[in-house]
Amino acid sequence: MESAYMLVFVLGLLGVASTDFLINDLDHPCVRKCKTGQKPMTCEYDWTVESYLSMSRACYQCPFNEFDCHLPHCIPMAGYMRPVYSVNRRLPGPSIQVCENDVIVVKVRNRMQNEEGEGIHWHGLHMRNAQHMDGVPHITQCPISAGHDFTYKFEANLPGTHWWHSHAGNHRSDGLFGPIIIRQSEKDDINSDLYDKDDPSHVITIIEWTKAMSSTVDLSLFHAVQMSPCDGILINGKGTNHVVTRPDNTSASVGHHLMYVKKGLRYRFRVIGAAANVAAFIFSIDNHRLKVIAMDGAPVTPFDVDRITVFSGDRYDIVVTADQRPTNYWIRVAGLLDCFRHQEVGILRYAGTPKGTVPRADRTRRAEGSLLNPFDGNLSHDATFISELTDAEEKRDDLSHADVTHYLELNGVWRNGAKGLHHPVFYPYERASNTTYTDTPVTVINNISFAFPEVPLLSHWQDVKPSSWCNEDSLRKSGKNCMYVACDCIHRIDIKENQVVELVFINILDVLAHQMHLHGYTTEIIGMAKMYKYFTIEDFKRLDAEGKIKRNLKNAPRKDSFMVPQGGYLILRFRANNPGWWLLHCHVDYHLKLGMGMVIHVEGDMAPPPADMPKCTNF
Ligand SMILES: *[C@@H]1O[C@H](CO)[C@@H](O)[C@H](O)[C@H]1NC(C)=O
Ligand SMILES: *[C@@H]1O[C@H](CO)[C@@H](O)[C@H](O)[C@H]1NC(C)=O
Ligand SMILES: *[C@@H]1O[C@H](CO)[C@@H](O)[C@H](O)[C@H]1NC(C)=O
Ligand SMILES: *[C@@H]1O[C@H](CO)[C@@H](O)[C@H](O)[C@H]1NC(C)=O
Ligand SMILES: [Cu+2]
Repeated sequence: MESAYMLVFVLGLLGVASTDFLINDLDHPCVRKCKTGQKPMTCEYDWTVESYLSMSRACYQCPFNEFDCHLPHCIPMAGYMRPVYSVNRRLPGPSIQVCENDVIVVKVRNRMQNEEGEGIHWHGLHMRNAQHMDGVPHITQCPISAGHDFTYKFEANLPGTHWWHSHAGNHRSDGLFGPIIIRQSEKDDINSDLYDKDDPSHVITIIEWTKAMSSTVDLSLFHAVQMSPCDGILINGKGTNHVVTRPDNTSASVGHHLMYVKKGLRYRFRVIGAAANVAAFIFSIDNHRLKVIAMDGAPVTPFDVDRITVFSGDRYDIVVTADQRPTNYWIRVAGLLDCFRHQEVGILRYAGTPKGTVPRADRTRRAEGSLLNPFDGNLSHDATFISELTDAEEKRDDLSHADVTHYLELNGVWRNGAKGLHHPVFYPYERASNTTYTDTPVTVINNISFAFPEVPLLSHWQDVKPSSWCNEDSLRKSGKNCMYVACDCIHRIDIKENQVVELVFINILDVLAHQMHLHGYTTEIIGMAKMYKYFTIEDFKRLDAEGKIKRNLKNAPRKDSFMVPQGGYLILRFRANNPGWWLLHCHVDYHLKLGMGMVIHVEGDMAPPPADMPKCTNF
């Protein structure tokens, strides 16, 4: 068969409606208009997690026949064949879109080829009274072992744009992620008068892609010279920068991601930053301004800007007014950091514009104009930190006095023996770093590199050997000096229930970008700044004592994922009213692997585990 039109036609005739053939998630019964007082629904999803392949035979003549790129089980990515991890053979994975107070039930069948364990995290949701559903292997659950199933069940009680992703190994980087959108009724949505349409198809995920699998790229970085960490960018799974050539020398690329609008209407777009590693993206739409109305699900007083830097874990809800001449406009996603060479584009197409046309503007040009969340922290060119935005909701809680402050220094350090990077005898840093091999620092918080425990802390913390735990105090008492030896342990801080906690992140180096994510909470961002130098906790404390650190205690914006300015600081506050064992970590996948994580243990009553909780094999 030349193409697969025929197949789809035949399936249609047979009336096949099994979820195996459910091409469009937006046909799920839970995707509906949300009304005040409507009965919540139970929204069920059946997911198979698999090792799979982009440009598989399911893609038929893709990209030469654009239609084929949209066939079931076809993951085009950028038209490049490589192994991927996927849910239901799609990338990004299924889009969960529900109304506030619905119950989300996801059956995860782990069918990984190489026996990998799995865990799915619901990024942005707090798992209040459902701590076991947070999906972090060895923190909140045993991994779902290959061949086994586990059903996650939780309430959609936090409206906004969120996402789900694997929290096992590098699975997220290789394709295991997708959106979770929780809508409210018009009446409950504080910013609903700012837009006319909140179309389920107007969700945009952005991730970088690499020719090699993420674990291969990581191993090259850990043990030799890093292979290309970014070969392009995908907008909703589509990258157009790779040219596929056939033996007869005809060539084609995967088509642009398209978003449709009608002139005169105001649209709510939901942008999700899914970057795997050291990448960030500047999002913009030619000729259109972006009105930011929410960040990580939390509404803000509307803020107009031309461009937004989107890091891993960030979600921005924006309103775009279709008030331009009805034609095509580039949606630009400009790469930063490891992706600085790449820019991907999608198309914003007004109704009435002919199919197959593209915008006239130069697609390689980088957008200019005002910028929210500058990655370099440089505010001199019309850039604004997210900490300058204002929460749109009434103050719910008074966080003006912190009961406890923790200073967390983010750093990359050179410690022989740590994380297996540099063997202390065979190839220590001193010997291996001046050869053709560069070295790779261990990423640490307060000089500690996080070791994942053998058993999940939430249910089995009492089984952890006392000597495996650590924090600054315990290390000081034990006399271990992490400045010389690798401190590789379960970094944990204990917080009393309902205390107001202040976290001060210090990004000591002016060269490493970190995007921190705290599970279980949405916190207030009460301050951030770049200091343009090697900046230490002592420097921060001194400036603070001199009254030179500004804290915004009035309507500070809220988020759950945060870029910490390089050579600078970020201050968060939250009330610890959600007991649990919550991972706090860098969202750069390999920074977490190399140790940039810790556990915030908030004391208090936890929900009982469900009966079918996965078990770890060795107990
Ligand atoms: C395709 O291009 C290559 C290099 O330009 C050339 O050597 C080859 O003969 C071409 N093949 C065909 C079928 O035209
Ligand atoms: C900040 O950006 C401006 C404008 O691009 C530039 O002139 C200046 O050197 C930058 N400052 C630093 C410290 O990088
Ligand atoms: C590399 O380091 C070793 C040990 O410090 C030193 O002896 C050697 O001269 C260095 N080689 C180069 C090329 O700098
Ligand atoms: C971490 O170690 C460095 C030396 O490598 C030291 O300067 C710094 O003070 C230590 N940081 C903390 C928080 O102990
Ligand atoms: Cu990091």
